[in-house]
Amino acid sequence: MIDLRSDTVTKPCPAMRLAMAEAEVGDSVYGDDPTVNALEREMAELLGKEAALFVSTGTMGNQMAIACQTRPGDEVVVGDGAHPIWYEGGAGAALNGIQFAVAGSGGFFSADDLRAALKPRAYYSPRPSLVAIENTHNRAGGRIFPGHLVDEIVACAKEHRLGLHLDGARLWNVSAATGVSLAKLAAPFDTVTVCFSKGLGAPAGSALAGPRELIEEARRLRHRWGGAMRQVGILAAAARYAVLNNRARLVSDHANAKRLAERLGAISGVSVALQNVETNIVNADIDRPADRIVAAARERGVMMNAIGPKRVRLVTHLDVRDCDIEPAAQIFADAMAAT
Ligand code: TLP
Repeated sequence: MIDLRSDTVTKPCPAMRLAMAEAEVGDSVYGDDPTVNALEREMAELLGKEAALFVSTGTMGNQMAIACQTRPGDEVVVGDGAHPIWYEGGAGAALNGIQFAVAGSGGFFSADDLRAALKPRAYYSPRPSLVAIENTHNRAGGRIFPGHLVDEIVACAKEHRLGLHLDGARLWNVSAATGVSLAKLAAPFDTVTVCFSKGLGAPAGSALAGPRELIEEARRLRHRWGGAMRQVGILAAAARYAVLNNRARLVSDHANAKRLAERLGAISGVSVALQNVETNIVNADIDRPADRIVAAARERGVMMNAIGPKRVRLVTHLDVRDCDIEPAAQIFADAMAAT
């Protein structure tokens, strides 16, 4: 089976498992787990922030960032298709009591889009308090948020005294594709979330980084939300292994995604915007129901996800070999021919 559903489907390699088995651990709730403490120090440093916190998931990191920078009834401005709107179980409303406003369309937005999304400062409007961008943007097909737009959004957010959060679940991919450091990419933002369980191949875990005081508040929330785990250095060891060993190879996932996109784009009834394939995600639009192609491809040995009525998503990752791309594309073509 060639599993292209997500870069979350990877399994820890033997060397990662060894690092996990040998991890020095302690009760992390007492602050006693040396491996967790080392990971948090390293992540703060790598992301250029005062402090970082090891959390269970990207969802938890995003929601903590929201909780720490908003009050119930506030509005959080995000791009079209943002992860917290689509895939976080309604946590923005259920846990944080906020509502989302969408700026722009297609995932990216400009300062003008942000201004258009901001409600007037009046007693009858929700108070806008936070702007969040996603880099890479998942539903936009792993696209890199253009730097000039980040700059103008940041200037506009500061003018309106709004907090800034970066959902950097796949910031590793941005850094690998552009050569820009993680710290530089995260610098304009108050808080940033990164995930070890996406392209880097760790079994679980994310980090939330930001100002020390805010991260200490997030630590309280992590406890409140039942996410304070004990000898969790076993997982932190996998994350440390992943950050150290699996970042440089991301460029080969990007090359594989490009090759896959080119092959898919050549199939009749399939259209792929090749210029949008910038990292490890390929969105393909097809001229028939996506669910049918997903099922037909699965029967033939390729797994992928439908992300719209006629759109499928395929993601390359470290458990997809270079030699899997050609057969995967052939199976896609066969599935199209059969449905
Ligand atoms: N994305 C997953 C699914 O939830 C859709 C995937 O397969 O791509 N931010 C972004 C941009 C993400 O893509 C994801 C996961 C998250 C946050 C949440 O991470 P987890 O799954 O750790 O809660």
